This record gives sequence, structure tokens and C-alpha cells, in this order.
Amino acid sequence: MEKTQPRRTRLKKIQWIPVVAGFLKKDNRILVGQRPENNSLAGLWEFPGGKIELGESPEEALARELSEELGIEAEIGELKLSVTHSYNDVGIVILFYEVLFWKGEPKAKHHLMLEWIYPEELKERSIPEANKKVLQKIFKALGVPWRKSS
Ligand code: DGT
Repeated sequence: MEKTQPRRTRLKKIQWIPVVAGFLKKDNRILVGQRPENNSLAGLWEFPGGKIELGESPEEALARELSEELGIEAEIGELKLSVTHSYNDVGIVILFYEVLFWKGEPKAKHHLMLEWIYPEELKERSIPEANKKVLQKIFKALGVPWRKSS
């Protein structure tokens, strides 16, 4: 009997990269940072975080990134949301964690600028496509309504 061919052959396999990001909240605002120049997605506003390195747990990776990027010692809370997104030849899996407690005041050691913003403001900011497409889920994970009641 003739073997059936797979219906769709992928020409190129993409590499999936695990990323962690933190929701830091203060007075109903969340912390976002503007991605630096000479970096992919430069100028876009993101949640602090980065790629998980070999041998790290997601929580260890996020604590390291928050120390490197913001200079704080953070306690990583609950996993609130996971998102997948693929650019051309690379895919990212982003795990978003709640961060409720930390020591120190966040400083922009890596970002162009840091800002505490009301989640609502994310709608007007330039943010990575991976986040834009799940903004509604991000609002839910942050525990704020998707639309402001007037
Ligand atoms: P490196 O060492 O230069 O590769 O930088 P890392 O490890 O700080 O990682 P980064 O921030 O360049 O990689 C994170 C990837 O995830 C990047 O493609 C942007 C994407 N991404 C999408 N949304 C977010 C977000 O809200 N926060 C962060 N940190 N990355 C996001």
C-alpha cells in the first residue's frame, strides 16, 4: 500500500524561546519600560523581563531579570498568563507572573525609561504584537476591567 504524505510539510522549523515577564503593581498602576535602542522591538513599551537562560526555572529567570533591569530584589508570585507568538523564524512563549513584593525602588538600568501607568493606557501605547493581541487577557490577569465604566 502506498504511504500517505503528510498534508502540509513545514519547510522551516522555528525555534521557540521561553520568556518571562512581571506585572509589578503599585496604587492601581503597573510598571512598564521602554525597550532600548539597538534592540529588537526598540522603543516599544513592555513588562520587565527577558529570556529564560539554560538551567533556570522561570521564577529564577524573572528574579534575575528584575534585578538586572530594575535593580530590585523581587518575590515572584503567581503565574497569571501565558502567551505564544511567532515572528518570522522565531517563536516566543511568554509567561507573565504577578510580582507583589520587592526590595528597592525600580530604576531604569536597561530600559530607556520606566513608567507606572494605569492599565487602560496600554491601549494607546506602542507595545509588542505578542502583548497587543492578548491585551484583553492582560487586563483580566491584572484584575482590571477591559473597558472603563463612564
Ligand atoms: P537578550 O539577552 O538581549 O536576548 O535580552 P533578554 O534576555 O533581556 O530578552 P529580551 O527582552 O530581548 O527578549 C524578550 C522577547 O520577548 C523579545 O523578543 C520581546 C518579547 N516580548 C514580548 N512582550 C514582552 C514583554 O512584555 N516583556 C518582555 N520582557 N519581552 C517581551
